[in-house]
Amino acid sequence: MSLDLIIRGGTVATAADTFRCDIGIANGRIVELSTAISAPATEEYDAQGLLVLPGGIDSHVHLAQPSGEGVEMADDFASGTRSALFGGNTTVMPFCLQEKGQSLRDAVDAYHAKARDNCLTDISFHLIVTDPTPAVLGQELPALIAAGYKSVKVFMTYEAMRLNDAEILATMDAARRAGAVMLVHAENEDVIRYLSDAHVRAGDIHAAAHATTRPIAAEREATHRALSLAEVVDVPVVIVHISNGPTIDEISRARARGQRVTAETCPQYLMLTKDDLSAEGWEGAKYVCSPPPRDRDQQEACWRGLETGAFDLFSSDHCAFRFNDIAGKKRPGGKFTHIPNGIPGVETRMPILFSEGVKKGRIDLNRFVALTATNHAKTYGLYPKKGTIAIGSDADLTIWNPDLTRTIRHCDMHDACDYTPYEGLEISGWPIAVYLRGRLMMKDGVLHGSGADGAYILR
Ligand code: DUC
Ligand code: ZN
Ligand code: ZN
Repeated sequence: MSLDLIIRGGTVATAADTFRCDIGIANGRIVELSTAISAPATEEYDAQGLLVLPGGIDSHVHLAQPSGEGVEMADDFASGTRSALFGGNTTVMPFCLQEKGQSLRDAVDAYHAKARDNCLTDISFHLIVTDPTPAVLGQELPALIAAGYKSVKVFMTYEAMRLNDAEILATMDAARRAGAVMLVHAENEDVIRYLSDAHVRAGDIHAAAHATTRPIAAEREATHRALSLAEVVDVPVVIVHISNGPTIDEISRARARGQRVTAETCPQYLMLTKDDLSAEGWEGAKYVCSPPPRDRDQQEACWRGLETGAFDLFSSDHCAFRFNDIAGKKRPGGKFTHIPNGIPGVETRMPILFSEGVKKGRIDLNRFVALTATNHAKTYGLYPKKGTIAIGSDADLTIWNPDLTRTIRHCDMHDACDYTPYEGLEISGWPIAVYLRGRLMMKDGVLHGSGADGAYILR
């Protein structure tokens, strides 16, 4: 059999094993794994001394999402997936946001129009329901889930998007009936509003107040409530972007009760603290995301969650707004409540976990693969097409130089933002080549693919 590509002599790692082998690829899929492939191939990559890992799957990114009056996200599908690719990802899962009054199907069609021919990675959408009308829950949502949109997110915070408990229950029920998994952004909106109003009345309007008005108790309580609602309906649930130990404890308790719960954390909860939001002038706005970064103890709790298996998913929650931009972090108003929530991170997610986690001995390579690729594919119905290195799987492969050291600088990033929260962070280990379904997309920092290469993946 003639092959399109052989990746030769690399150290291959999956979520389960690490082994030396050649990988044979034909028609976009892995067709042979062997110590020495003898078949001829059109192209070869010499991976000796390098790691060959499943392409990263970042199942939590926001691209081209409407973000309120006068605010614009930095990244569209072209720049967001370009940044993802250079960070070693082959699949990203952006959100498709239903705006109030909008039909869900129209929202999906609008996102497809934005993404078409613009993606350098494969993509697959989660649906966000903000207006759960009888038509949406009774007809549109079941039809979309049946058509392959198998994950549904709801917000418990943000006045324009949040659902009340009755609406969450109804949405969860519709998702369960149609066979979808639920994602929940869990923060108690009334707590946040109460504290924000008090801070504003007291004239405490600096970016730092974003952290103090969104305390751990607001996240912990909402997580407990989301888990309880999911238990009542018996739907599998993903609690996204967990920032602290007490919230992880809620996850553990729900699992002990027998619930199907998936837990996610993100680089910002390992690398940033609330002190970053107190930076001089308006600099703190660069770190405003929700839930907010906490303190050193909670960073440690999140690391423990990654080490012990409390967390299944390590995602970026890439949600970039430019800093020097009135449509971004400098939105007029001058109060912390005006700062759009979210930070960039799709390109730095895996290098940070590799460097801080694998190289520093906190997690092993197999756990790294599970947290950055395999578990995302399993949670959202992409496995085993995506997320592993096995015969028949898509040849989505990222080649890492485990010893390449780099300093994170925004000028080297490939997004359309104007800063990175991790400026100056020293990294050991970096992705140096990415293949998407057997096609070379990036090598040694040079782009080889085009926007026509990324495909939409129905699940
Ligand atoms: N929640 C997200 O999931 N992403 C960005 C902002 C937010 O609040
Ligand atoms: Zn969220
Ligand atoms: Zn998010």
